[in-house]
Amino acid sequence: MKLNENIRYSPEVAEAILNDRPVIALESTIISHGMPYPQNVETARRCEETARSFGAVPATCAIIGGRLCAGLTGEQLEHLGRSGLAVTKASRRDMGVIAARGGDGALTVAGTMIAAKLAGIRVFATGGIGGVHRGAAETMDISADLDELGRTSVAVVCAGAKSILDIGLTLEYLETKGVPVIGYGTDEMPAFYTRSSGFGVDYRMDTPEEIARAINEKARLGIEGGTLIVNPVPEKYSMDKDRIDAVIDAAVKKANALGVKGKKITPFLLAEIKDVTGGESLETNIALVLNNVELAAKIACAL
Ligand code: PSU
Ligand code: MN
Repeated sequence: MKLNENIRYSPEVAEAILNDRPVIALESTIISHGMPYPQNVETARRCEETARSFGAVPATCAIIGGRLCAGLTGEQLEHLGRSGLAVTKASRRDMGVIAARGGDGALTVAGTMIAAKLAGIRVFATGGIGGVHRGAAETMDISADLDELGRTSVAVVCAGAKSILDIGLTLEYLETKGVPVIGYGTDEMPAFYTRSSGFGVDYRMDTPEEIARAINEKARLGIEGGTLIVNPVPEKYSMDKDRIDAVIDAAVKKANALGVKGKKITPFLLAEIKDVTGGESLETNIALVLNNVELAAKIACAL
């Protein structure tokens, strides 16, 4: 694969792309908006190490000084982690403006899919995706992540969707957009902190090779759009469903009462959950992200 002159590649990522070696993309909103400092930077580094140990080169994606980057330096990771919510959360809508202003942007799932596609990367690992929010019939709050999955040909490995969202409507929307939801070793859609949600997946696959074949066939047929691979949190780290659901319900109520809207609502809910459940949810979050990086690396190798 050739390099894209509009992307600033790290040397390691550039070398892998040029030589058609396995690469996986990693997102940066999870660093700035998804976890507290310093665990966010530590986790970002561990994700990169995990990818390498399973044979894939990690490409953490962000906008730095107006340039779209695939692969960050340790300093850049530290900068995003320390800045936290002060870094602009960048989805498809925001990317051109941030680039024009020469600013920094932490890329969402949608933003990272765009960066990955442009950079020549086919697989991307994250924690959870955005989706259809509860009450969307009134607010029309549907994450740009879902439309991106419908149009951009990158496979995304996640641990499902948090029940801050309406998981049933999220699956309906993905169906409308033509996105296959593949359960890795499960028939059920996981709900991030827990292994089950009560909703089924479209297809169950038990090996990275089988998933890679489905991705390759879709590409060979010329069908544009992503593939969503949902990977349940390891048993040992899954949380009690009733407890986390109660915390999430309270967080959603608080957000509604305060009138939190738009791009602020997801980070608000994540911060509320973190404050109430403290270290426990953070530990689960870190474990599931690393688990997703491992699977994404195996899929990238199988491709
Ligand atoms: N859900 C999570 N953790 C996250 C996010 C969502 O469980 O870190 C972040 C991701 O970057 C995702 C974004 O792409 O929030 C979705 O934001 P919105 O709902 O505003 O589209
Ligand atoms: Mn939204």
